[in-house]
Amino acid sequence: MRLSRSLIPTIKETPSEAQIASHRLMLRAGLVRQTASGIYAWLPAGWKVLQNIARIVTEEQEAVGAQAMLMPTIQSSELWKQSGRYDAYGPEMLRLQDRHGRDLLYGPTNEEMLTDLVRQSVNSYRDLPQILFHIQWKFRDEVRPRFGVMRGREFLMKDAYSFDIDYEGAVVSYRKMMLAYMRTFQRLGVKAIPMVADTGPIGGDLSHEFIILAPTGESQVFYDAAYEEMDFTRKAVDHENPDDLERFFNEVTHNYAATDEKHDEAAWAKVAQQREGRGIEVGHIFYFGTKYSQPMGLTVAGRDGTPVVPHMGSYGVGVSRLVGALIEAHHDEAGIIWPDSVAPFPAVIINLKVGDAGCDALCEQAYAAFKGRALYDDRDMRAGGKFADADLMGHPWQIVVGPRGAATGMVELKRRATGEKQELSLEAALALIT
Ligand code: 5CA
Repeated sequence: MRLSRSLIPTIKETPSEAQIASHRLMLRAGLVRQTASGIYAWLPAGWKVLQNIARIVTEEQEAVGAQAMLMPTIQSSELWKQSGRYDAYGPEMLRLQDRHGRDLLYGPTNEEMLTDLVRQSVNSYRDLPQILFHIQWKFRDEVRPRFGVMRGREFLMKDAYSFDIDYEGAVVSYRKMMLAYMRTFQRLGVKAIPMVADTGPIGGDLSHEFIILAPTGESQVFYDAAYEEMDFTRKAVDHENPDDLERFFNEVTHNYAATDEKHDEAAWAKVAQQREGRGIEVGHIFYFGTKYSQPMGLTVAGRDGTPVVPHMGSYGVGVSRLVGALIEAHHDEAGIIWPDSVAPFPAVIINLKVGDAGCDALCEQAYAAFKGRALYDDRDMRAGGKFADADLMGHPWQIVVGPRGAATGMVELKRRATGEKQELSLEAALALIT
């Protein structure tokens, strides 16, 4: 993308409405703009980040056998009346009516809809287990939308749903999701701690929240310092092997970690290295048994032919919230420091003298090498402003092209995360980046 022709409206001043670093930086770096309270437009660079996160989430869901699909945002009220949640959900649900006076709603989550779809198509225990997911916009009419995309009213969520013939099967599905989540957050460049959690209005009795530690987080958390050292690198876990899954699950959950709702003082007293802090909930997984399948009449024929009510779980990731949470975890006074895996552009090419034949040619050569995926700062303006914008936007690499180096094909390569700079040929720089 050529910056001179892009809609990436960076701002020098600190926006007064933003209370936390990620919100300020998302506005300043031109990633999003608010269009109504708690509702955001994703501008080109922000949309790239959101898509990168969604891609990693999708890959790790599929790696444990979950199937990608897409359900609508607008739902009929009928199914919610069947589950009993239409009235129970309260004012957080955005209710609408169509021209025929039929009650509709903008989905805050999709348990009912998927239970209905499975009810229509799955008839036998042989068709289970099933795990399905989609990444779709949700609407919750939050009382206090705040911190930008962190607590929005419209937000992007990955929600997965599992259907198993019995409790034992549901536990295996739950553990598959635990595995997928730990791998997902690792690839996103953050440490998310799984914490025993309250199930809230969703219900059920087995639940974990995934919390990224940050001083601005909304949840109070208690955890064992062992989590800070724990390395969740891609372990060889066969997701088809229940013993493997159990071992992995026990390994990542055996240290004490809880939010204030589930804080157990007796268990806490036994933790040797106690840590208290604040954190951002970026994911939440639930097992809730037959809470929806039972009232909605979902049954399948069991092994002996008698009807069985499947056990379900649901598994959420706050995809749009993660953009803010990643920035809370990775920034400095100058701006965002994107992890390579989610950066909107792998590198920015900074042309220090637009119009100089040597600079222009070397920049074009660099830009062509990225096949349009890098950002080319071809704006005719002072170098200082370009450097400031590059640091603010947080590109992992900066390729700086000035007239002196250009004459001999040399560039300055800066790594945003460390500030480290080196002079090298364009070829050597490209080899380092890719
Ligand atoms: N049906 C279940 C799981 S699929 C569910 O809705 N879970 S949830 O309510 O915990 O939401 C899942 C994730 O969405 C949360 O962990 C959080 O990261 C994100 N989320 C929830 N509310 C908001 C919001 N208002 N703004 C941004 N992200 C949100």
